[in-house]
Amino acid sequence: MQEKIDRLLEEIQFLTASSREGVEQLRLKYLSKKGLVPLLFEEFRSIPKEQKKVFGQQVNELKSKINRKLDELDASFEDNEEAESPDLDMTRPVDQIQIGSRHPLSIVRNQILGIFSRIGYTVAEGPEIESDWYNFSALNFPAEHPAKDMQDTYFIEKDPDMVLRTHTSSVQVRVMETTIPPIRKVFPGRVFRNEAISARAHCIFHQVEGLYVDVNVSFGDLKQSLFFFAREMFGEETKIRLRPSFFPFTEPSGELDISCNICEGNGCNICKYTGWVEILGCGMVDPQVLANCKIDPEKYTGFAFGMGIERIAMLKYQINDLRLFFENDIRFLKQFQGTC
Ligand code: 2NM
Repeated sequence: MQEKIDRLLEEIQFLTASSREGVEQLRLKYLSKKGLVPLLFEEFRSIPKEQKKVFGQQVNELKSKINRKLDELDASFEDNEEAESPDLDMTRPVDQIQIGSRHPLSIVRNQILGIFSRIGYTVAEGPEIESDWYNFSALNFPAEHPAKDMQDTYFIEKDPDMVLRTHTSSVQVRVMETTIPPIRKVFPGRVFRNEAISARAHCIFHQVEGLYVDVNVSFGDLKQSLFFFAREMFGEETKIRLRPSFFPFTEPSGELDISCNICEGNGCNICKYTGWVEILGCGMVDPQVLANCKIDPEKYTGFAFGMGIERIAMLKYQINDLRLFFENDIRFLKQFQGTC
């Protein structure tokens, strides 16, 4: 009898069934009226009295172990009920996976950097939190310049000498301080200005600036380089004009316009009915700025330029509201899928 009990204990550890009916078969085999366990109880009647207690306990335990095992098997089918359900088609294709796309500002930034890399420019980046020196003073901003006003610049409260950079020119100062010319670099990055948010302005925007310093760099070099950029960016047919302007860090300074690519010069609200739109500012680096950055202005000259990526992207893709770049509305972003 002991042998039979041991064998059954061993056997039930490895019971499996492939369905609920299978479990029911096992229940019949072990526990039905003529099953293996009642058979043991039958045998139990004929064993000597003094052994009854030990065997009785063992057979009862065996019975409850079998019950537990069969309940467990039953429960495993409950979990899978859905998978077994005949109206669920496991061979159906899954829903289309949504693939992300590059942000339009990244696309345009990469295009700009790509164009300049073909004429020898490499990329440099720097900190977004800057001291007054790197953001203003080294660049010839007088102490009382309106751009340094609280209205325009975000100051760091704990240290009023520190600001969120208002342009990436601060990185150019850092590069000039530490590099012996020739320098030919572009400077992409986020910049911050304390402005009311509208269709045309945002308190955070993105720039690419550029700098070329060497012996004999002339205004002619500036003009040819930036005309090349404008044509690469907006197409061979684009008309270009350069007109005088003013910046504290360049002399002379200029602004580059292209013929409005929305109305083709006929007049629309993007070009304010002038037929021209501004795409960048530029100029010859002021000798004082070179000196501030430990570059000898008697030996070297240079030109610099700066553009807003949002503005270039708006013209390129005919987007009329700058806020769209910051909202990350999937319906807006989706339209740029596959453009780079
Ligand atoms: C602009 C327009 C014109 C500029 C100048 C310099 C530096 F550091 F060389 F003086 N950095 N960036 C510059 C010149 C930027 O952005 C509209």
